[in-house]
Amino acid sequence: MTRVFSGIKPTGHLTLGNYLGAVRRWAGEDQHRSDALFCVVDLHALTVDHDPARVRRLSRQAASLLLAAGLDPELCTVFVQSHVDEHARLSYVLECVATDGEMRRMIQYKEKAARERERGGSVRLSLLTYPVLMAADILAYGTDDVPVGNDQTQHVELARDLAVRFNQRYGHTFVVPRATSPAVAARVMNLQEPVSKMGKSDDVGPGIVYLLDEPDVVRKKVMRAVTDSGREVVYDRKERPGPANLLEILAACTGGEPAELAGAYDSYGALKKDTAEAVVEVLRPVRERHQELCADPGYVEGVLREGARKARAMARPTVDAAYRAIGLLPPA
Ligand code: AQP
Repeated sequence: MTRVFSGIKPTGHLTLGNYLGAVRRWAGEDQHRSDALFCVVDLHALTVDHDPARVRRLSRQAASLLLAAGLDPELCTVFVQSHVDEHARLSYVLECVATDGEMRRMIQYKEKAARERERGGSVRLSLLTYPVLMAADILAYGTDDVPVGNDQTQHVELARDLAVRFNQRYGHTFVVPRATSPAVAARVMNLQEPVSKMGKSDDVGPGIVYLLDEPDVVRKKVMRAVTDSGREVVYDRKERPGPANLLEILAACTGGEPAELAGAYDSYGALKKDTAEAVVEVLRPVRERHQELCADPGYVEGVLREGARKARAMARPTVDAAYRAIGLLPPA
């Protein structure tokens, strides 16, 4: 059976981008057709300036939202990365096959390091090595498929390269994974700045729809989305990024095709109105289920405890094998 692994960083409140690009697929076909693990990757949240209490709070909230979005602990394993030591153990070994040049070429590193410097902060070493930890997350479980939005495909490529290199040098140890992205909404853009990704660690703003936004807030944000001065509604990601983003969101929420949907609208106002209602309807059950789960924190904790136990048992044989293959003496 195909092994699927993916994760979400508790660096901010989950967004519509996280949902349409990744989480919705995890809760849909991924958990049904495969042996899947989904993880709140909290160690990754420490790679930039952070408030410890906020990371803890967001980790609990992310886990609860994954369950609210439909992840079923009877079908898949849901856990928190730092509860499974194998991730950090394997990360060090993979650092011994990765190069600093590879790390410095990562687009997200360049962007986030520049952002940290602009804010007058220093760049944490863990931000540079973060893709290696992500490779460890993936490779520890013998993962075949990694369902992600397309901002993460470069990191999954790195995990592939490290797996192949390790296998060639030290003997076959890792499954070589591949990224899978959705046909539409693989990169949901900021509604106010449709050339930038809708990112959860961006400052709170009207361009970001959060999963827990009230319906009226969602409507307001979508109705205020930036479009352009064109008169016709056409789907052109490069030249008309604002309308294209709305059409992709609408398509992802209704199951349509962005280019076909464009033909059904003669004004941006009507497109925005339908998009807003479609988003409200897609998010409604997630918000409602999340409210129920908030009233039962013991349930979420139990899921994470059991998830960590299962994940540890799945990761340990591969990580032990990697330790032996690279030349480390097994404990007596
Ligand atoms: N805008 C997006 N469109 C489609 N998919 C997206 N994903 C993230 N944003 C979009 C996908 O959601 C999954 C989890 O994301 P993450 O936690 O790894 O990253 P993030 O939400 O982008 O958070 P960051 O990196 O902390 O924030 P930013 O980017 O704002 O600096 C992934 O599969 C991701 O592809």
